[in-house]
Amino acid sequence: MDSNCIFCRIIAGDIPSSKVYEDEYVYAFRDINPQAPVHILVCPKEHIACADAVNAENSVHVAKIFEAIAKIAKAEGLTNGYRVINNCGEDGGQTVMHLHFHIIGGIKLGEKIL
Ligand code: DGP
Repeated sequence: MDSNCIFCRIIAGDIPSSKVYEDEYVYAFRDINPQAPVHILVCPKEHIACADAVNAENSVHVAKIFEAIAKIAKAEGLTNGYRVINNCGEDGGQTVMHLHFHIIGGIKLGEKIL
């Protein structure tokens, strides 16, 4: 836990959040500024700053995140698909330096980069 990290403090329960899922490795909650009817942030409980900090020692957290994403998508009724986004670093537009994946869905999504 990094007490200077807002997502660590949310995961610890120091800052309230709208939790949708939690297990031993993962904490997921609704984005404060939703960009679609469903907009959920899925984080590792362990503080990993960004995708660039994933390595052989901590990659289990990423695997657990993607297991959780599939469960959350089902629970949210996203049967027709959804988008998973990770912003990494300044050029990637990351604003909170605690690894997280956005689940965006509940609407037919438009423009995409890839
Ligand atoms: P990113 O730009 O990929 O680092 O996304 C950070 C997201 O985190 C952004 O969509 C807004 C969201 N966010 C920031 N602070 C809070 C907070 O205190 N609570 C919640 N629920 N979401 C937050």
